[in-house]
Amino acid sequence: MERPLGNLLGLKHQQVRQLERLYRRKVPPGELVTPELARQLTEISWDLHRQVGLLVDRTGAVACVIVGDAKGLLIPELPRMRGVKGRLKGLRLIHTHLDGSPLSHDDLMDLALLRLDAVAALTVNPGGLPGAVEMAHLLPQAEDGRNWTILKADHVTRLKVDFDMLVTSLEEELARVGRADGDAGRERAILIGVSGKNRAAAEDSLAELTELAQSAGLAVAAAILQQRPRFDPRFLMGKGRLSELVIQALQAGSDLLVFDAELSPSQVRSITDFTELKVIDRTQLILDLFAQRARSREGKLQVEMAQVKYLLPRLRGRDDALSRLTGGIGGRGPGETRLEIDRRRLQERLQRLQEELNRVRAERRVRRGLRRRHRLPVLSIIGYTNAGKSTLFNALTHAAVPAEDRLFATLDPTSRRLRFPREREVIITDTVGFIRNLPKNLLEAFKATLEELEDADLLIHVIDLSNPRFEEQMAAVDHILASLGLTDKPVLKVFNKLDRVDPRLAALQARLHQGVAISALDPATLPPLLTRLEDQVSQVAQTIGLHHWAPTPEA
Ligand SMILES: Nc1nc2c(ncn2[C@@H]2O[C@H](COP(=O)(O)OP(=O)(O)OP(=O)(O)O)[C@@H](O)[C@H]2O)c(=O)[nH]1
Ligand SMILES: [Mg+2]
Repeated sequence: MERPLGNLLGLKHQQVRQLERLYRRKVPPGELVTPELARQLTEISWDLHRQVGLLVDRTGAVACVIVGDAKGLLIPELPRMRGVKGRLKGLRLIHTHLDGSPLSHDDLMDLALLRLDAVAALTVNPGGLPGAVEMAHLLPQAEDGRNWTILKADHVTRLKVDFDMLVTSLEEELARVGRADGDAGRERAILIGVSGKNRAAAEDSLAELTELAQSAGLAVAAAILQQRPRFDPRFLMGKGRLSELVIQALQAGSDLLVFDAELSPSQVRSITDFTELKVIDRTQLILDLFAQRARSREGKLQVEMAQVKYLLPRLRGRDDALSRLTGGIGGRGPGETRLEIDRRRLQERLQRLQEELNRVRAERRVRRGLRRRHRLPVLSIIGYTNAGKSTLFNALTHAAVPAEDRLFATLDPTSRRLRFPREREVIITDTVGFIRNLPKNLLEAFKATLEELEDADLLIHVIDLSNPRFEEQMAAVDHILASLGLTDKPVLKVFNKLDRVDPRLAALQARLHQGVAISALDPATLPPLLTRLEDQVSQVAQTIGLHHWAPTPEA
């Protein structure tokens, strides 16, 4: 015999037996609750002077009997009902209200957070007979800003609802929205920007998060800017707002919330527990994106190292929420295996990664040394992600590095020789792109790759002029250069995507920064850049004593 749950303190044996007997009741599929069951509920509730509730599953069986106090009812953690397909949990809550009050705010929060099929409140009339009833269910799409609808009747027998049909069509509709065209097979995410005072900056940041999410292969179901003067330390936003998010996720067919913020491990935990959705922050999104894109041995090692370091403080033993946490978006680390979620194993993994990285890096140092001995000038192409670095690299060297309209298309550096018209050669390098607020773990991990920039004699800073945020992107790149200790390298600013902007803007920026404007897609725009590069390299070559690079009079 199943036991009633909740507030059983001080109940007589006989009363507990009565509650237990409720487990044997069955509701026919078409009905919310039978009149007899409703009367039993209100009678017991009157007798106990406590709210009594039932969770009824889709077969009509009573899954749970819960006792509250006079004012409310606490629903225990619900397991996922076996055999229930769909977005909802497959349970309805029918409970009593002793004071004749309508469905409360808490009732509606439960409806959303527990993904109930419906929540119903039965008024207990004096003497214990059932009175008016109210039932709410979620809507597959918001109507006039409302996410649920409420049906009322002055008695259960007069409530006009075919419950079976209601739930079936609700699930069908939710599934239909979740299968929106164009993003077949892609995981759907809801992005949340949380802004303090500066709204414009938060909007820009959310726009970038959207690009990051799309580059990571997510379908963005919604991007919401949440403006708050103060942040809730636990949830970042109010519980009411969070439960609205849960409904929105449900309606959008999404199980993933991506926060445009750095969430502390405990914030991820509380939001995950509260919403039962997968929760990741910007850092993890970037980590996942890097994991998808890493190709070289070293790149993969670096990314996995960053992932492990990110995960370690977020572990809390074995439990279900953790697997949501470690899942990331692709559910995979860059290595061949799924990330281990055991702390000790992770620590061992970290050590092995470090050893392997050291080996790979030693090899690279040897290569670097060889290149140094050749002593050709090195030009490194750097810049914000998606600025067009690889496109320019390909145009200059006739290489075929993948260039795509997505963030972090390139993770691994590539070098080629480039011959200038006067038969003089340089080495030119394409590198990983930069981004503002690069996660610290990633910067650490990629430091070794970026160390190659120390060998550069000239940095070619590519800027996407067509991006409305190009000025901040320039600043972010300068900031990262500074943090890498590269401020004294000569830099040539190259304003790219000339074809997409007003030529006057390009000319102005080029003049302002003594740079060059080009379109990496249009070879005809490149000769002025080549001339500038050759000039600058000549100057540099003189100062570092590369005599064969000194300008020759006959040339
Ligand atoms: N219209 C236009 N598009 C360009 C130009 N240069 C590059 N692109 C496009 O911009 C996108 C990004 O180019 P990439 O060369 O991959 O950029 P990247 O800087 O290497 O990017 P990451 O490696 O991802 O950091 C691609 O879709 C290019 O086709 C240009 O001059 N004009
Ligand atoms: Mg690239």
